[in-house]
Amino acid sequence: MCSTCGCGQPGDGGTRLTVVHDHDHGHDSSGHGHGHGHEHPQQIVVQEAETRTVLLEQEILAKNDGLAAANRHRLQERGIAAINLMSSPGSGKTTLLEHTIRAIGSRRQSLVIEGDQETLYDAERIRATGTKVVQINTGAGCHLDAQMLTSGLAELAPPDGSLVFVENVGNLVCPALFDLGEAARVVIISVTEGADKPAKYPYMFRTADLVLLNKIDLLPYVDFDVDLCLRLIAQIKPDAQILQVSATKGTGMDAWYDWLAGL
Ligand SMILES: Nc1nc2c(ncn2[C@@H]2O[C@H](COP(=O)(O)OP(=O)(O)OP(=O)(O)O)[C@@H](O)[C@H]2O)c(=O)[nH]1
Ligand SMILES: [Zn+2]
Ligand SMILES: [Zn+2]
Ligand SMILES: [Zn+2]
Repeated sequence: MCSTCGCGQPGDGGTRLTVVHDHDHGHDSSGHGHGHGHEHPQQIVVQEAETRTVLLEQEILAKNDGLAAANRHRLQERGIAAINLMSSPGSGKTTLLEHTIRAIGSRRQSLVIEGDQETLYDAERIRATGTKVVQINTGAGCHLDAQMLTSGLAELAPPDGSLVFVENVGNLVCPALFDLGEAARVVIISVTEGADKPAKYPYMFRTADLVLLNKIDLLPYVDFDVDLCLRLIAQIKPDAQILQVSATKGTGMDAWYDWLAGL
């Protein structure tokens, strides 16, 4: 849950503080009956504050879901597919879009809504491909929401039947909680981030329609366990679709373009 925007998963039990400590009690490891008077993990929950916070989150998310449903309805009526791209900062979302638009742009008109806290850097990169792009700067905000997509679409004016790529704010936490009204959610993880990310940020991977494992050209140079990463994703989402790609080298990108053609 983030205190800036009040976002969180409804009913997730509020904030948990877990104290992890080394065991050096000299007891054997067969049992855990060492009576030094604490529970593992230790949880500290302030009940009253938690109740108020959860109510606020539900209001924010309920309002967002209504706007997202309206976005989805309007887009579907006009045969427009919006794709919500989410990842940590720097996993390669904009690079993937630059290559994707150049590769498929002649087949289906593609437009882009860019989300970042500040700057027009990503919009300028997309603009250089000749594609129409709108940048949404969220300031202190850590995710796009359905109202921002409504506003972005009003500026973008996508034609019927087009693809609208939405690059969310680089963040593996909050964007997962906000439905925009998209047709599909794509989560990108790159091999420089560590194979444990799906286990540490499960909400993001649980809601993904497709996971792209990017920067596989770097596998010879980084310590990244592909099998472990794939296993962790499968534990969170057993039917997850996963494609291994290199946005810069083009490896695996045809499978991604084929997937997009099905939207
Ligand atoms: N080696 C390698 N580098 C890549 C690949 N894809 C992206 N990069 C590099 O990774 C860096 C970050 O890429 P961006 O496309 O800006 O990442 P982003 O996800 O859009 O970043 P934010 O918008 O800040 O969240 C750039 O230096 C890219 O050139 C890839 O497949 N292989
Ligand atoms: Zn202990
Ligand atoms: Zn970007
Ligand atoms: Zn947030």
